[in-house]
Amino acid sequence: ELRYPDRLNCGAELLDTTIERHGTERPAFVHAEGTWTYGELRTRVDRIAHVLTGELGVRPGNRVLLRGPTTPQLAACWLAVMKAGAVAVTVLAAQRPHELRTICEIARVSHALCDVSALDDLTKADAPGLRIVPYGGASPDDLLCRAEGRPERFTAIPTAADDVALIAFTSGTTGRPKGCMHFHRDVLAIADTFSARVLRPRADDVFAGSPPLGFTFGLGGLVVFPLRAGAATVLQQWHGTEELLAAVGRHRVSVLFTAPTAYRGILAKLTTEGTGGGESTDDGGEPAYDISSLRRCVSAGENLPAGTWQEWHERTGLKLIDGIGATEMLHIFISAADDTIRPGTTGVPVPGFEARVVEEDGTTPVPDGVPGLLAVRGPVGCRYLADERQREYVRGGWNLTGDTYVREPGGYFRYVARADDMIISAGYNIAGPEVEGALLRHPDVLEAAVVGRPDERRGQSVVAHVVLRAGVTRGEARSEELRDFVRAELSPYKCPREIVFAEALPRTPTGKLQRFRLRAAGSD
Ligand code: 3SK
Repeated sequence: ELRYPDRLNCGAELLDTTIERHGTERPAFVHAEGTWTYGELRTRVDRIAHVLTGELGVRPGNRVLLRGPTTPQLAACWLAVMKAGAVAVTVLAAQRPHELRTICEIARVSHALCDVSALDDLTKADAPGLRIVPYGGASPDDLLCRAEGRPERFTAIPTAADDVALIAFTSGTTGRPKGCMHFHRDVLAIADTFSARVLRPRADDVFAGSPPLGFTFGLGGLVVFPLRAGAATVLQQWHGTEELLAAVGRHRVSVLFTAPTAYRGILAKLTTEGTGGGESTDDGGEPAYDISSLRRCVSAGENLPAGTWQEWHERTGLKLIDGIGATEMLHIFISAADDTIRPGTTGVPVPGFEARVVEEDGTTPVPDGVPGLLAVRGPVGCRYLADERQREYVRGGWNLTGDTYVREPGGYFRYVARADDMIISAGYNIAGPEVEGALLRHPDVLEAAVVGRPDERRGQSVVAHVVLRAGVTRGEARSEELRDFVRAELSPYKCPREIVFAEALPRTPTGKLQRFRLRAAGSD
């Protein structure tokens, strides 16, 4: 059981306590222009905290919005907000003015720290009473310019372990954004459960990955976990898979956080252009990418098909650590690593969490092997800020994540679909991800999304939206070939009645597939 003192400041724990354990000289943040040691990072954070609590008048409990691309400066601002005892409201760079205005309204945001490159939409949001403080520019008003010359040390505000530290917004696929409140102890709990018990990072690790810091998958994986372990993290905004892959070699990245789509993208690149570790390109030249430093690779954000897991294993020798997380739960709560992995399942509850599968009523457990709603509880849970939907998400102390799962004998949890993504066709229940997994096993398929389309005779019919690999031709014959392929892999009733070829699939800014868009497109 996790035990934290009543007075706990997660920013101080991640920085000052880590420095007590590992010293000031180890690398903390790596970026395009160099490295900040832990000592340098603390000085920067503490100076920003002085500006926040001094001339900007930020008081404990004030809500401070953070907006910007992934940079060491953004992470330093987040840590300063933590140490100042204020509440960080994290948003994505992709969020538009009306969404930002709603978020500011819901969370009653008083200040916003915003990268100069992301000011436009925030200014347009015109949120009443919001004080916007830019960072990363050259003006004397810039937060980081103001911070120069401030005292090098700031004593963290002695927040309570269950003071709110973070309000993370989730828009879901539709609807009014929901703010999920997480306490100071929650921020440490994700590091002390999933990270410490499953990932098991070392102080000499170098982390990198694609999820933005405005998504708790990224905040945990790229800031909280490395800092808790005294490790280094590469903080940069990646423009595509190639840049991320090149950085793995350049910075000797050992721990990678990204989503299944990106792992498939990396595999496609490695197949065409080669890896390090002894292989060479077709023309006999140097391998294009060196990924020999990788030792832990985490996949979350979406279902990881067994085929992707296998291919990654065959290509790299590494076992992908799959996990399911949620903004409501802050981070990953079911996962497995190393020899405990059972490919095709997400894994078992992370130590400290419990999970079960229940009926539609949200409380009655179903037997092993029977699909139902995933329910989970543990040291971290959902606390929506002023939102009625809290009642639907948490029932009897269990968090209902909105996923359909099966618990297999032996306690492994196998993903079926998002609960509202089940397709019911001619009386059959069909899980889109199962059909997607079959399509992805076809060598010409890069991405697939399977949805139900209203159908007079069957209720719904199965439609697959497919992105083919570069250079593969589309057409009726290809469509038939893919349908035959699925029929050979799965029961015929699961076979898509139609295949729609696409250039790309619609995704949320956090990379989740927007099936509702495909369903809407299909009913035109
Ligand atoms: O929403 C998710 O998929 C997620 C996954 C891992 C960690 C955190 C989150 C929010």
